[in-house]
Amino acid sequence: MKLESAAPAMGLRVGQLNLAKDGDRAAGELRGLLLEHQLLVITKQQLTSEQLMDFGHGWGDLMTHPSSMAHPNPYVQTLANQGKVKGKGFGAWHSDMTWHPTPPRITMLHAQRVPGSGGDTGYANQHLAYESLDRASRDKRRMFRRHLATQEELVGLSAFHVGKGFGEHVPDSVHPVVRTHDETGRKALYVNPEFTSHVIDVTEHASERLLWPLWLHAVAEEFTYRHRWSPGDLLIWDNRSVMHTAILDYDEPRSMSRIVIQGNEPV
Ligand SMILES: O=C(O)CCC(=O)C(=O)O
Ligand SMILES: [Fe+2]
Repeated sequence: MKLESAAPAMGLRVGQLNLAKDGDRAAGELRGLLLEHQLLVITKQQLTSEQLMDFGHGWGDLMTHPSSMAHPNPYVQTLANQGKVKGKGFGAWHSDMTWHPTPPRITMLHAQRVPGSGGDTGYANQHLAYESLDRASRDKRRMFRRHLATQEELVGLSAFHVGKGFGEHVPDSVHPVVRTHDETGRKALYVNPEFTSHVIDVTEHASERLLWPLWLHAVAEEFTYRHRWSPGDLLIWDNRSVMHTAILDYDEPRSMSRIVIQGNEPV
């Protein structure tokens, strides 16, 4: 394997690896590298849905997503505009399926077809966002008289995450605003503007005043990596550590396969 840093904030580029052949053998080392780097960019892969599932099984149990239940294979979702001009739009930063009581630890996204330009995916390291919070909070207060919560102000807070957007039977969930990574012990911000509706047990005003500055801080450029896709890329990210966003600035065909690996209840 050839390894190089993807960005100062996070991410490791992995080359000279053929997962179709060596996926099982490489999985152990890749799991360690993911814990260290939060995001792996594995280039030049050609995995069928079956091969992607096989590789995923080396990381844990696969989960389904409510929007893919009708697909022939509910474990491998296809994200595609299928050549239709879908129209441009707005993505939102999120960690995957935070409305679920036990959201996926890991997501894997494998590019088949990508636009000539556009359709990048943004990633933001939520360990760095959490760890820099007190300094950022102090600076904002001193220089601009703006409020940004400190680490201490977040202790014991939980937030509500809405799943009902995907259907009546999809659960909503409450999770801590700061979660502790169950394998590394590192803390991360765990609220997002896509699925988090409000902080519970505080007024609506207090919730809004807390969340929006936190979200602005959480996706500061210093914490981010922006991935420009090539066909064959397989990205693996740790949902306990990063948020991501689809950048909907394209109207050419784009097609990705996706699997998610079962996680534990966030604490
Ligand atoms: O299509 C993308 O760029 C990202 C989509 C996404 O949010 C995901 O796969 O979880
Ligand atoms: Fe996502």
